[in-house]
Amino acid sequence: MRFARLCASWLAAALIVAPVSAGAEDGYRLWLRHAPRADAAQHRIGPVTLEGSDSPTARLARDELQRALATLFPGQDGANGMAVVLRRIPDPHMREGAFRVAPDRGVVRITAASDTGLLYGVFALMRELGQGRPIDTVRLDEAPAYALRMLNHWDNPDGHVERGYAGRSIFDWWHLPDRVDPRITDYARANASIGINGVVVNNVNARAMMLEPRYIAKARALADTLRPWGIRLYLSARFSAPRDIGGLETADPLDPAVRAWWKAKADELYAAIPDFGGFLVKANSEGQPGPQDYGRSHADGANMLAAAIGGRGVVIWRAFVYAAENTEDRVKQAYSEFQPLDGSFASNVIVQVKNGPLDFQPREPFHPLFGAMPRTGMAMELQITKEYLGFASHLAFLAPLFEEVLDARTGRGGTVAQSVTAIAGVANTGSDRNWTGSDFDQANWYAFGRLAWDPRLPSAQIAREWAAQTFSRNPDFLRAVVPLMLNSRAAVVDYMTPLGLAHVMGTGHHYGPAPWVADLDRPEWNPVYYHRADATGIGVDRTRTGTNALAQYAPDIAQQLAADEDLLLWFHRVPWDYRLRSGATLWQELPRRYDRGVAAVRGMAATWATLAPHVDPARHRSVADFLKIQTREAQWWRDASLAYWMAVSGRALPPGHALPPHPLDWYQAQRFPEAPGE
Ligand code: GCW
Repeated sequence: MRFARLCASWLAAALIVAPVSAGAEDGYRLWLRHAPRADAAQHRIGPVTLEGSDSPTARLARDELQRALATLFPGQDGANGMAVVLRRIPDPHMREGAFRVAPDRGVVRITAASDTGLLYGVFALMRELGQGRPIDTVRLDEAPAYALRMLNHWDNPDGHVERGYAGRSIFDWWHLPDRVDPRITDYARANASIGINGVVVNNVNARAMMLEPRYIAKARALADTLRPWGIRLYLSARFSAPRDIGGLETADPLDPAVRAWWKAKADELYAAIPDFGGFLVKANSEGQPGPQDYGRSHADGANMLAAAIGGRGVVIWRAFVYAAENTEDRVKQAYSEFQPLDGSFASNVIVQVKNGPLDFQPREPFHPLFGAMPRTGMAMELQITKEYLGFASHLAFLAPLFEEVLDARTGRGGTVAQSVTAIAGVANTGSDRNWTGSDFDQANWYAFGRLAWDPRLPSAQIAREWAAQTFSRNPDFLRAVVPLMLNSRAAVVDYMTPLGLAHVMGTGHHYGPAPWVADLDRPEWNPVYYHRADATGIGVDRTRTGTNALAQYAPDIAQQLAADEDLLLWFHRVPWDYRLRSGATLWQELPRRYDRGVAAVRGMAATWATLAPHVDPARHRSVADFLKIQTREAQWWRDASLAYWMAVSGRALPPGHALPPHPLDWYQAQRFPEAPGE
């Protein structure tokens, strides 16, 4: 008896030591901390058993739950409690990944028709328990909205992460395949916990080398590590690879030798990685090679690769294109180029479109291609890493941004969410101990996964789930932190790009304000291209009298967008004295918005200061430090922007607004060659 008790408590103790390092709160454990519940003594938890499958994935699911329960409900001996039964059942109606969780005569049953379904069911139960729900009240019946829920890493083989603000790449290509960093398992586990099932491990600005045999061996080792967690590996492919590494004269997609080269390459990949997901391609975009180099279309290029992959996977072809030689309004170019190709892509091609027509701005209208290519598989690309929203140093919870675009009606039958079959997010992970550079940026990774699983989830629910699991279940804490998170992105819009402004960030690195830049080679690289401010007014006329970008939207949606004052300067060019519906003039409203943004950040910092009792000192301090940076930088954004608008408009600030402390040329002289991520 004593011996048995000893064994049980030893077991429980062993189970507390999760695969991730225990110890101080340093953010490493993300939302998977499973902090012991205050009411643990009131619950009796029984054993976890697995039926109907013994695959590595099913066993992971069982072990995961055992460990989580031991941590959430410490000190239990596992006898006479509520048992949990994981059961794989043959059910042809259950979609891949779907699961049910339900209490049933003294046991909790997690049922699924696939092993990944069991795994997702386990993580879903843990999410509920992590928020403090009693185990016998959890009832869930879920299936993922999209079959493909993927992260795109812009990680280079040398370890640099393009637009990464969380350290170096987590993929240690140099030591692969001999050494797979144990961290990759924790990474896979975190992804599985939010339903992510595909990762593109290298930058879309791809090196052809990634397709050489020595790199395929490395990718294989990664794929083997990701596989038990239900995650398939994908590679970004450089379109000119047949020339770069294949010894061919051309990469023309209609050339038989080129086609044969890609077919052989795909076969080689599938021999090494039987569940290889496929290729992601950035072609004829920002200097990357592509089919147009040979007078061929995007469809010619994508279909050639799709034929090489065949029924084994997909080709994800990005629609992020704009060209220097093209004088058409940049935000119109992707639609102009891709929409006419609707219906000409192979069935295993997915066209991946950024959420907005420009480039991951704090706020943009949704991309007009959504809903406009009904005969093409479409994916939406969101940016989790905050290239244009203050890097990792600004607290900006992105679920409201994601939700805004997912919920937008296309006017062509349904919402943006309904118009796509896959979701991709540009990852924000790196080698930093807390994975994402700042603790609150973990919430954006989490929110991305949750929305890719269910695009109808409200941002508030996602914020609450994340904060409760990551920091504290205390209701006072949640009452304060959830609104803080929910309002944070709007604050960034206010102090960086109010009223539809866009792309006014510093050149290249996109750090800080630089709306005055006008001397870059390509017109659309210059911030002035996006606001065109002068003494007479500001904004871009995208109505019929201007570039008519509005016409790329369904007529009733175009009308709504044209009337949206939060997008005023995106779609219209107006005089500084333009009167808004509130009665204020634009020149009165602009400083109000900037000031509102700065005040909101000060408010966030003040609120966070009151939350110290609920958060461990290390993480509390770290968030507070970042909020200090954000407060200073929000003020800088406001001051520099207003100094510039005053200069171009020739106007004095309306009464009630503080003058920028420096003259315009002081702001213009700031240089940050060392800013991260470029
Ligand atoms: O947002 C821009 C970035 C580039 C990026 C490009 C793209 C990977 O500034 O760094 O390149 O978009 O999405 O292809």
